[in-house]
Amino acid sequence: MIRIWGRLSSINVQKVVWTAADLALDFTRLDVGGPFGGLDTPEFGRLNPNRLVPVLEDDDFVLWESNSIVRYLAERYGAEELWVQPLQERVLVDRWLDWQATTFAPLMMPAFIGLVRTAEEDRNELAIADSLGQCGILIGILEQHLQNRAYLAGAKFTIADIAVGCQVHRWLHLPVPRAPSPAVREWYDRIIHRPGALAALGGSVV
Ligand SMILES: N[C@@H](CCC(=O)N[C@@H](CS)C(=O)NCC(=O)O)C(=O)O
Repeated sequence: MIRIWGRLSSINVQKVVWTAADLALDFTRLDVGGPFGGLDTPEFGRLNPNRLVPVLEDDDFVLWESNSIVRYLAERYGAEELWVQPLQERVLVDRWLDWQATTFAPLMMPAFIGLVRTAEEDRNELAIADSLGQCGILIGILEQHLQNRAYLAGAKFTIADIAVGCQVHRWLHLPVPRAPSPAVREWYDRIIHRPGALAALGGSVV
């Protein structure tokens, strides 16, 4: 039995749900974290000592860290579908997963928290502007990369597209003006109607 712990408003939960739903896995998701609470219970602490979502339970196997969960699901249930095997192709998928988690997510965080989760009068406008500028640079990198590729790791849709897709979805929903990025837009339109995207992002296509 597969259980995914975590509220769907978390981008890290969204990546896991997109992966599980694209693989048509039978899973249950539990709303914990954010307004739902539930992370301070002894039961949750045993699942993830960091007290963060998402957490995956696959029968007796427990895993936390969203991109590790995404890799695990893809390897266990969808190596042919969502991942690739040859080493030098596989690490290109890994590279974008790491980029999403260590570069794009932290650089977008001040803009997202400021614009979406903070009352207007409490916003740190300088931090938001800096974060938006950094995001613009990263979108430029994606734009360049996607000029001559259908998907991030090449001709095939992979978990790299899921992780970065959730981040770009969030970027496109920020209430700010954006420079055009037609290749990113085409790629987003290519991936956003997949069943996993619908399950994870609730059909809120930009
Ligand atoms: N590196 C972790 C980060 C997990 C994380 O920061 N989760 C946030 C939600 S995105 C969380 O649990 N926040 C507390 C809460 O939701 O109450 C991962 O990718 O899984």
